[in-house]
Order: sequence, then C-alpha cells, then structure tokens
Amino acid sequence: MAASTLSIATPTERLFQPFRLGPYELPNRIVMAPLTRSRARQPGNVPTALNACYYAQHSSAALIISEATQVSLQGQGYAWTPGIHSRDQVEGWRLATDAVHKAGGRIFLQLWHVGRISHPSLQPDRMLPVAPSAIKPSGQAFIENENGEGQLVPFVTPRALQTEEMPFIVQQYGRGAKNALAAGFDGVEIHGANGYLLDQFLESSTNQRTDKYGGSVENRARLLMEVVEAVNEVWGSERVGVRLSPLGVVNDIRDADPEATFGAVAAKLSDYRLAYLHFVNPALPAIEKGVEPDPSALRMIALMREKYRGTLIAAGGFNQDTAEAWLEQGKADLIAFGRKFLANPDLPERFRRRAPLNADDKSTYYGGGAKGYTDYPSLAQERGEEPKPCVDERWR
Ligand code: 8OZ
Repeated sequence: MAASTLSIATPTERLFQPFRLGPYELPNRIVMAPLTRSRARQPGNVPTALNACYYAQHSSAALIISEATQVSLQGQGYAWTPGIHSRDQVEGWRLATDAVHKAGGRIFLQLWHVGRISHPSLQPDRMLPVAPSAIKPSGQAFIENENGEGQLVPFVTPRALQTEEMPFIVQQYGRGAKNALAAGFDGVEIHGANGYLLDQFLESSTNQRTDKYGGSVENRARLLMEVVEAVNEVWGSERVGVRLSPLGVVNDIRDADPEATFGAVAAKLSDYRLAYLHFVNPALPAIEKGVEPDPSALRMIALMREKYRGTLIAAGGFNQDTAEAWLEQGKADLIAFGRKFLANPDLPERFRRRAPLNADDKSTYYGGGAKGYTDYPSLAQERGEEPKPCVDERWR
C-alpha cells in the first residue's frame, strides 16, 4: 500500500459512513452548520454569485445548512443578512442551489425570524421589533449606520405580538418555505434556537403571555408547532428539520425548567417524522472554557436522544475525535461543524486524511467580500492544483 493511503481513514470510522436522511443518501456524517456571514448584496439583502461560490466550495458536506435567512422584513435582525421573501432573493438563492448541485452537494435553507433581536433601523417603517412579550434583551443589535458601516446599538423594548397577529407570523414562514422550494433548495431547517422568535416563545424568560401562546409548555411550543405544520405542508416533513438550543443562553434567554420544556418539545417534534432535529451542544460553553461539562448539560444531551425518536444532528465545538466519539456512543447521528468548516471548505477530505486544518479568522466572519470567505485554501490548492473556477458566466 502506498504510504499516502495509509493515513486515509479506514471505512470503519463512523464520520465517513453514508447516512439516509429522508429522501437523501448522504455520503458522510459531516454537516456544514448554519453560519451567519453577512455578505448579501445591498440594497435588498440579495444572495450573490460570491455567496454561490462559497456554498459550492463546501459541497462535499453530507448536507449544507444555509446561513440563517429572514422570512420577512420584520424577521431581520442584523445588517446584510440574506432574505427569502423577495423575488430577487429567490433568484439570488438559485445561484447557490445550482452551484451546490452542480458540485454534487445538498443544501437546506434555514428559515429565520429574529423576533426581539433586532432594531427599528432594520424594521419596515422603523417599527419596533416584535416578540412574545415586551421584554428588552440585554446586549446590542448590529445595524448599518448612515455611512453604510456596521455598528452596534443597544436593543430596544420590543412590541408584544397580539394573538390575532399570530397567523401572519406563521404565514411568513410558509411563504419563506415556498420561496425556498422555488429557489431550488433540497429542504429547509426551521431556526428555533439561539434566542430568536421561536425560542423566545418556547422559553419562560421571554414569554410572559397569558393567551394560548404562553404559560404551559404546550402553549409556549404552539407557535413552533404551527410553523412546523405550515412548512411541512410545503415541503413534506421528510425534508424539514428543526434547530433548538437547549440550555443555550445566547441572546439573553433562559428557561425556568429546561428539561421539562425541551424534553416535551423534542417528544412532540418526533410525532412529525421530520428529516431531523438539530441541537446546539449544551456542553459548548464548557468545551470553550476547556472544563468538564456540568451534569445538567450531560443530562440534556441524553434527554434529546431519549425524547426524540428520529435523526439527531449535534453542533458546537466538535473536533474530529469528539465527533467520532459522539457517533460511536450514539448521542447523535450526524455532526455539524461551523468554524472548522468555514475555514476548511474540504473538511471531510481533511478529516479523512487527518490533514492539518486552516485556522478560522474571526475578523472576517461577518461582512466584507471574498477575503476570509472564499479564499481559504483546499488541500488540492495546497498541492498546487488550480482552484476550481467559482464564479462562471452562468452565475452572474
Ligand atoms: C452569529 C451572528 C449573527 C447571527 C445564530 C443566526 O446565532 C445566528 C447568528 C450568529 O443562530
């Protein structure tokens, strides 16, 4: 055997086993996590040929989950994020889906409404952001200032949605789902994580409602389930995923009884026979600090498997060895990588060869152009091969 092939992983490694996801045969278990990159064309938050190039570069993933994409003007919370509510945006996303398919990949669109994590300057007619209850998040919104630059400004107190408006919120997701279908995606993921609108309804710290959307777990989960049903109608449940962040504290959110809340939500979601449930690893803060996760995080991880009868994707702070261990221990079926995939467009090949990884550059996460976006080298480039042409005439 040639020396170079000795370092290639044996087929017994679980990360490289194929996996059946709904109607799709995935070639491995390495998912590209949804990553906000804030590079949509202005005005109009329209995906571009550059964005298509970025996604095409990552098409050796088992599945690409797109960056969070607002379903409406009201659903936007950050400058320069793409939408899926206008004709131009659908046409823009078509560049990305075509490019990914041409390269042999699969891509789901992440449907997003930020709720209170916004600012009047990002809202239609400078209105207040909406939320389950009028509770101001601590922290700052990322907006565009008069000079066209990004700027952080304090959050405002949002306006509590009236019960009568709720069908309109569900319709925003339904329209986003239809537009995603028209744009050529392979499925959609409903963003129910990280303190955005659906999570604001789910968790007790942000939901003080007394109508049928507040109080009991069933009531707090009502909006999520209505959204799941509306999106399933468009896509069929086997092409729909949901993302949750149990125990997550991003965007100033907490639940008084997270095991009861997320256990019940995971169990209820099982009934829909979705493509998958995707969760942010509750142990992520501990991993980042380099300490042992506390028992509550470990209990939550086990609870997801116990309550959700279907495919689980886990994301957050994994490396190749911890990902392999999770698959081995049956804690999840697929592992999503964010920062590692962002900096290594050929991450599956690098894992297979146990090749060194490019480091990610935080300064180019959000906004800007090709730098830190489409210029991370692949192994093929490092071997001296020409980079694949990314933006051809057809995509302009
Ligand atoms: C980082 C920056 C902006 C948005 C999330 C959509 O947390 C995001 C996001 C992350 O899910």
